[in-house]
Amino acid sequence: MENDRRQQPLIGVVMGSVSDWEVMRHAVQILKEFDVQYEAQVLSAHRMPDEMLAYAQNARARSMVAIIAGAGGAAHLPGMLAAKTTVPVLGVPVPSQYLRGVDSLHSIVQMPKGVPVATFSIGEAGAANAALFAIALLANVSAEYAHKLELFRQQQHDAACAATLPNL
Ligand code: RP5
Repeated sequence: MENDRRQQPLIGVVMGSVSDWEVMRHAVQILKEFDVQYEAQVLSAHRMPDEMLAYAQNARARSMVAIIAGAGGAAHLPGMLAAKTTVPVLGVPVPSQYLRGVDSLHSIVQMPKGVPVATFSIGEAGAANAALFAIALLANVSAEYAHKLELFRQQQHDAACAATLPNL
């Protein structure tokens, strides 16, 4: 598991269990690719409630721009973090064993009015997109990140244009 790699992280990546890492590493991979200062750690809402609340309570004072929170099943981590901070919380539903992450998605997306959690798709795509969205927040105040995002989009465009279909 990755822990603090750099000082003053802009983005926090937290997850309910080490078992979420296989999904959440896709968020970290994007942050690394864009050279964003980040930290990543396990932060369980039900196994580490005091640490979770402290993390959320300190996020604004630590100048964090966003918290990417992944959890599975009764996935209350993103919502509980959002309850304790006004730093944007980006929720990633992690696939669960029996309900395949639909439970996680519903747990995260159905926040009552007043305490928002930006919710992404189930699994790897959601984790990667949450990181890209966090970088888009950074790009609002950083020309460097805006430029990097433009390049990233251009690469996808070029790859799609160059794609060839297999022969029948
Ligand atoms: C949630 O319960 C975690 O986010 C994880 O997705 C799920 C299962 O956790 P483990 O039992 O694998 O630790 O809290």
